[in-house]
Amino acid sequence: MNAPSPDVTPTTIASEPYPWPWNGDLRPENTALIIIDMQTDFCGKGGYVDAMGYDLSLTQAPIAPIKAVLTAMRAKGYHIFHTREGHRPDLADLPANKRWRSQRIGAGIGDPGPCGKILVRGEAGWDIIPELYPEPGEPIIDKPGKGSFCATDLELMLRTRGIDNLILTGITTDVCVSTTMREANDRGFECLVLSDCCGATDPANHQAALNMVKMQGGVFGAVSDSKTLIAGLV
Ligand code: C5J
Repeated sequence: MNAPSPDVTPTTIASEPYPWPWNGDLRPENTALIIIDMQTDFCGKGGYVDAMGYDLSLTQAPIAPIKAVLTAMRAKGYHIFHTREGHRPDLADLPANKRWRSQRIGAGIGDPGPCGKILVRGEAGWDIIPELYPEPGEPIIDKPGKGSFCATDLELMLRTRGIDNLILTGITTDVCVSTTMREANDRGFECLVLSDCCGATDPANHQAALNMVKMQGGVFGAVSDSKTLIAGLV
């Protein structure tokens, strides 16, 4: 990641608390869109979030803004990555406490539901929704946890491609998006989260997660929105 150069006109996106990225080096070659966990289990009828009794409109709200960003970034040749949270069919990668917590609220991970076994790889509810389905060549990161870097090859793939800047979208803002942003930030990636391209099961947590990014001068990166990003893309 290069420091700002006096010879190059910086390209940045209007965002809070600073114009992003920090060094003005925004290019399709060094920047990736990461779409986190846009799976039926998190935003579809009969999935995990539905089984827990949450309002699905909250996790469905980012679908259209993400679609607009995805279309714009695909057209300009940016890197696109997708993630899916889920476990092996034999549940060998499911921590016992994660399973226990989900069972006690009536949405047991690995248990059968209307969309198949909840958060199990290969089941209908686990897959990415059709509106945002990956195109051939767009990597899908299957992850057993909340963070996209834990027990995955995401970091290796980003470094291999020379990617410095990450634009984060998906669900849920306060859990998998936030955890991924923190993991990425600690690894030196320059992160931007798009407020309308995320959603949480609790609107107050959505807002709090975004506020936390902006404190201490941008402790985890910066916050913008889909329209501002699309208008500023090179
Ligand atoms: C959750 C996620 N909320 N994708 N997963 O359990 O944020």
